[in-house]
Amino acid sequence: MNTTAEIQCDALVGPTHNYAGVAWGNLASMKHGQQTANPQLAALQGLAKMELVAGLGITQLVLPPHERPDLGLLRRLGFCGSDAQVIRRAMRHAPPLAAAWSAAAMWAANAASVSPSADCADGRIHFTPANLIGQLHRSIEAATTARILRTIFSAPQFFVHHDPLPPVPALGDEGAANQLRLVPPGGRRGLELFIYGIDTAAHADSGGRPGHRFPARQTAAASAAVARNHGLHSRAVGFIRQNPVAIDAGVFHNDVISLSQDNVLICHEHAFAAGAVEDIRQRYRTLFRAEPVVHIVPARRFSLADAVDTYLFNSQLLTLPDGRRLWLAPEECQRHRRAMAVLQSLQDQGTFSRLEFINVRQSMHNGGGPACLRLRVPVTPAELAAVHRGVMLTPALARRLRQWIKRHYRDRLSPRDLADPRLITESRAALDELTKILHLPKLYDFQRRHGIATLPG
Ligand code: SUG
Repeated sequence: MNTTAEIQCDALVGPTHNYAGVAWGNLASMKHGQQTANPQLAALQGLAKMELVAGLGITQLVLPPHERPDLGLLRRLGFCGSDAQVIRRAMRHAPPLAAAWSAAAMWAANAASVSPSADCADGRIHFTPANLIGQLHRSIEAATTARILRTIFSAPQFFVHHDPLPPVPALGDEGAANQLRLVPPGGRRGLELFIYGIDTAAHADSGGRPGHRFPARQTAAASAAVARNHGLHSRAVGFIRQNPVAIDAGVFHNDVISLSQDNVLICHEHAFAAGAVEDIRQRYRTLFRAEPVVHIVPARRFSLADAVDTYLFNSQLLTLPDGRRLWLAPEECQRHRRAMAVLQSLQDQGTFSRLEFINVRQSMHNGGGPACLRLRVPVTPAELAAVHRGVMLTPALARRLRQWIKRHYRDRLSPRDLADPRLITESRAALDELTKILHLPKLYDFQRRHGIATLPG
């Protein structure tokens, strides 16, 4: 039996969850922009998913949300005065500055790239927080993410934390959403695959992709830098190009179009550039002298549009403590005939033995499915024992968090409501209490500076 367990780390949805439509190239975000969100329901849906996973006997961690609005961002952009004045002045420039209210740190798959100790030259787990520079509202996450990860995974004999890559377009990095990993049965060491959208070194014009509809967020240079920092062996790494056609169809991250677990790779026919799947098979063969299990879903049975509509590939494929696998799909698949046919065929082929559906619709409307909401960290028992205990989800913690959400979160938040200066006081009160619930030290700038009260307008 494999002695490595995989921790699932989900971020709690923050109190300012909203639909500002700020993620260009993410069709769900573009479609639902300006609608009214329900932050309370969003947080409860995310928590219900965590409870389901923990109930399966899998270690589930809770990551705290980030402080929003990000007044530091607004002040850097030239808005001054009291907190209330900064908010009022910034919102006159809305909608672009809704970025400062974004709860997008909820999509933990973009928090960082993670390499388990078995893959790294120094035998420690390596983390690189993603710089997320492709979009303003996400670029403000890296510093807080780094602080949170360093706090939760603090033991230096087990965990190494790199700084986010320099924030330039040529090094755009979106974290584990663009990582796949294959491990043979009973093995610990894996083949890490980094999926990039653009190789800027091959495009003298850097970030842009002339002739394309949507931007590619992950660069080849960023993937290569992460692999180097993590000390991965060159034979145990592959760099795979995303299919530009998929990006233009709304596949802004690889985890919307392929997934991996154990020795199984499941991908859409149009997920990668030509020849990529054969390249992956070859690398796996050379490294492990075995064949990976690869399922390619053909476009004639399930189109790219189907993938983006249902987020089928954004399911969590979970290995249960007894070694069997459970497929946790977004509820959107359940009502989709072609998605159900793909699932049936995967189950018939033994990819998983149990199928569950989860309602994370508040997140889905912003383009984030079940797998977007979690970051995986494979750990040995000794590494697990070194993780901060206060963030491990137990039934008692889940109960406390549910009460906390119900007490602090609004059940309606429209883009116009973001201008309400009371929102910042409410959010700070919620986060201040949360750090105590999770037994974390003071994490947020407001806790370090001047407490939770805002200054009078
Ligand atoms: O970066 N949506 C996120 C969704 C991220 C999904 N994550 C993974 N695929 N792993 C994004 O596009 C929408 C925010 C808004 O429009 O208000 C947003 O940022």
